[in-house]
Amino acid sequence: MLNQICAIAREAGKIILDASPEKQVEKKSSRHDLVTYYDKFIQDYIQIRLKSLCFEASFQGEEGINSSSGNGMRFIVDPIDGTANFIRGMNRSCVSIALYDGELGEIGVVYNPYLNELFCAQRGQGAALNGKPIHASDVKIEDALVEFGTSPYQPSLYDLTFRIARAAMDLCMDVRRAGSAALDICDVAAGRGDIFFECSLAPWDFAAGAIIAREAGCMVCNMRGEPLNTESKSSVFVSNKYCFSPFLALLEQLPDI
Ligand code: LIP
Repeated sequence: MLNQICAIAREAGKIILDASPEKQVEKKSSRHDLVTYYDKFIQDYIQIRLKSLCFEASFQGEEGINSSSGNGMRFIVDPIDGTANFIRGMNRSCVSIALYDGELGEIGVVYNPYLNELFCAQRGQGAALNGKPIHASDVKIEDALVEFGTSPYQPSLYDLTFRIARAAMDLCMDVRRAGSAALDICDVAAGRGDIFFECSLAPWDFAAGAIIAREAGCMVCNMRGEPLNTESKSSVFVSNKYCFSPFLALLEQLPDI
């Protein structure tokens, strides 16, 4: 099943690369929350392909499809994570596909077609990038690179987000905001970054990356240090083992968490 989901992610990634410059952009919940013809087309494509793999599983995608599950298995899919990057040609977007058995993450696949980088993991089998094992870094907090998201669909979180980022500049080495939560989480899984946080993400943004990061040896939870729940929006905190406690202590000092 893992290899078949990886193949579907690659097929979807090719659609991203072949996309026309005219992307037919629409606004969803706000002027920050954008969707293109390709988000919808790729989601439909992935749903059809996944149904052929596991007909009984439910399908939850960013573009509004939810179907009931006959066996407790759930596909959670972001057809294009980093849609704003995709629209502007920033070449940092990905396809994110996760398979959960209830709340147990079984398979996570994140594919960046621009770099031809396929991150994947299966529960208990470790995580890989293009077939080679990946592991969280052993970087200490003072040298840590912190990747974060700005929850742009929720303006009430902007002040908190940038208070955390500002505090991270004193505690850590530097911060990065690159526009795709799934790829940011996979960076931490691969040891390219050391910490990721975002005050609010939808399940499809983090579901696959959470499995990959966990299997790569990262600590994966919400920003209160509690287990992640893929049933609803959640804050997300991913860290290597050395940075987890000091960064969680920073988060706990901020009353709005
Ligand atoms: C995006 C995330 C990003 C987050 C945005 C948005 P989308 O996913 O990857 O980190 O800050 O709010 O959720 O909407 O491009 O699939």
